[in-house]
Amino acid sequence: MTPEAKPLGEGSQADVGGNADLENLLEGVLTGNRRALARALTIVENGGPEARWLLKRLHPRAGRAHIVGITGAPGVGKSTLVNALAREYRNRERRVAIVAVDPSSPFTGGALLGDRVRMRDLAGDTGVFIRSMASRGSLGGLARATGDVTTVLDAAGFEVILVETVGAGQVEVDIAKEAHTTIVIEVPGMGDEVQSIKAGLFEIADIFVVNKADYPNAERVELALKMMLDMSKPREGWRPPILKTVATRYEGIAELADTIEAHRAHLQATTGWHRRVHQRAQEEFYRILRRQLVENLFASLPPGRFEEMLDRIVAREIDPYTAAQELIAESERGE
Ligand SMILES: Nc1nc2c(ncn2[C@@H]2O[C@H](COP(=O)(O)OP(=O)(O)O)[C@@H](O)[C@H]2O)c(=O)[nH]1
Ligand SMILES: [Mg+2]
Repeated sequence: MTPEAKPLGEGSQADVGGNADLENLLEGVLTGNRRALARALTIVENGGPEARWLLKRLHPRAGRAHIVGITGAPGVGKSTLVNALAREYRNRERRVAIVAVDPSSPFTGGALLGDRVRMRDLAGDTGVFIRSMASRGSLGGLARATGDVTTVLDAAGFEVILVETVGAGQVEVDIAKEAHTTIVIEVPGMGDEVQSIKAGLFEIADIFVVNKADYPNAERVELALKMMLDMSKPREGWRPPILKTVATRYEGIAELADTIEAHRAHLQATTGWHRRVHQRAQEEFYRILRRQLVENLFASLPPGRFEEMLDRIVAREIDPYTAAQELIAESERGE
């Protein structure tokens, strides 16, 4: 691989041969060893040949987990709610994993430290696994890494995977959309408008939660959502229910878990489940193909060729469409 490919690539394309270390790691993941799982997740997050070696073997074992996306504006109580839900699932003896995706907070950031403190609730329970995604260089990388991390957790036997994302940008919305069930959180006191409409979250909600229902005006938010829903068509024969919660006091959490179950049952009783699995696989496959094609292209070009072309585009000697065609043609001719 050329140095130019580095910013895009995440390691060489070659698969690694089976080695004892990776075999042990794989075995550990499949038998519930938490240290092995943590290491496998780091490998998979970073990408590269070892990640591909593991994912190839874990892929056939995944596909059983119920992936639940939880999204909403910063501060609406996503982490608190996820923590409460995880506890509820543990009471129901379900194995649950949490994936916290927040590209804006690095590992040492205040928000995540706050999350950690609340998450301590569940520390020591082997039926729970919590993973904070490291901040990625690119958002495309984040979507890739999140998909791969859920595959590993799924193959490791977690029955429910709760994915927390800040509903603040297109990539976060896309990640939330890749879940089987998407929960959109609203809170009272942010004006009369329904917040999720602006963020493009309204359309992707399977369940609405009005959290912080201990604050005044929760009913107003509920009513506004109801009116919005009355005006929109039900998707897949499902009208998103609206629930009220006080996540800090575990109020409404059992009802939320029941509603998540009801949505899963609905998807499985209709073509919905298959459709979503198909959609998720398509997004992932497309993402991988796109990346691989770009990596192949870079690998086949002489060093500096991309920068040369870029300089010509900047100097307006060539337009980017023609430049792209030229680079692809050169690569195909093997120049
Ligand atoms: N009053 C009240 N505060 C809440 C509730 N849920 C969460 N909070 C608080 O809201 C703040 C933000 O919560 P957090 O879970 O970090 O929000 P996130 O940014 O969406 O993950 C914290 O101080 C929580 O304790 C609730 O139902 N009622
Ligand atoms: Mg949070």
